[in-house]
Amino acid sequence: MNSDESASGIPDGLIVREKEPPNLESSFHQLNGVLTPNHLFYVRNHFPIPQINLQTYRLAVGGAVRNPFSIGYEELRTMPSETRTVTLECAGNGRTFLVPRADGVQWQLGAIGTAEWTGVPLPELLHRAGIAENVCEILFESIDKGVPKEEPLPPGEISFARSIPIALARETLIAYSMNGEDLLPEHGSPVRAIVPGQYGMASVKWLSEIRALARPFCGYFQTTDYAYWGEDESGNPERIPLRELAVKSQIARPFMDEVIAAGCQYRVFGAAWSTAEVEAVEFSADDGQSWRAAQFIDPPQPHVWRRWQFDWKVPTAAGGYTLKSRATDSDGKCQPDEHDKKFGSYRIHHVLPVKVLVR
Ligand SMILES: Nc1nc2c(c(=O)[nH]1)N[C@H]1C(S)=C(S)[C@@H](COP(=O)(O)O)O[C@H]1N2
Ligand SMILES: [Mo]
Repeated sequence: MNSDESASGIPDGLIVREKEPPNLESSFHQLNGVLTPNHLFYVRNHFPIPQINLQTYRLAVGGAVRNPFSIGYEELRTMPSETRTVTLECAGNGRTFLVPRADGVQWQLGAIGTAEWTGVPLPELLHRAGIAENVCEILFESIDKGVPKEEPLPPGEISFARSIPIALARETLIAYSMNGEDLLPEHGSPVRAIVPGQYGMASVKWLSEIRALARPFCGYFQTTDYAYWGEDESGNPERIPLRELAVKSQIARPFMDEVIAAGCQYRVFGAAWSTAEVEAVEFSADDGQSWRAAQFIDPPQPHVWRRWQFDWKVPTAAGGYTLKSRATDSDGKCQPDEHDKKFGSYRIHHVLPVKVLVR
């Protein structure tokens, strides 16, 4: 065994899914604590990581406000701050499991992570700007630029931008620190949004401007990419932005194709998350024919994954076994058996099989 490889043969550290711009995923089977260490936290970029000078950096707050202003990095760090633990999952996490193969970064299980984020609560900034009464959304604009890949293509370079409904502003942080360290360039330094309970694309990195909007934002990453076809009130097809995390669980250990000793006791280990509270995780060792309750390791905490375990009495009969886990949340939502094609190559939360060999 190579020294930088673990027992599974998967290298330690992040797995490169795309070199330029860097798109890197965690090896989920190495899941350990609730918090994902910064050097193991997945990286999802659409465009090259921008180079930003902290001395000259300004964050603008404007749009439908009475007092538009801009603020420098040092001043932002003197404002009232909060620290919150939040799980981020990329909406494309699990894409490799789609059949037929879907275009896009081939994420396996590791486009997810949990960190303690520190920053200025968004209402502090909005209060200072004095937002108008008719504001319905807050738009986050960023510094990174490029030409996106999905049709219909915009006329030229664009920057990454997403909006949130105003109701979510209360929970949103304008973060400058991650697990007690200054944000790394790849995670959005100097400042990024952290929007709890939403897929990762809402948490815009390298913020240039926070803008109050009196009508919904319809930009590329809101309606072309990271959106799906739903219906408006009259039943006409309409693009709906992806937002809430769907209920999901993943098995970290054993990993795919692991060889397990017949008759032993194996502690199956994983995590589960949802926008609502995860209330139950079940485990199956017979490809989903029968299910038993798994035990939670963590108490429920809003917008933070819950680790779980199941002490599996491994059969004495040698052969292939298909393991599955499935989570249910406080809205009564449960993981489906199949991917909902409506969501294309996003929001992949169906029950995933882990095949192991008992010997
Ligand atoms: N400016 C900007 N913000 C961005 C992105 C981006 O490409 N540019 N990617 C988004 C997506 S799709 C995800 S999943 C998260 C990933 O955050 P991370 O790279 O810190 O894990 O950032 C979001 N914020
Ligand atoms: Mo993402």
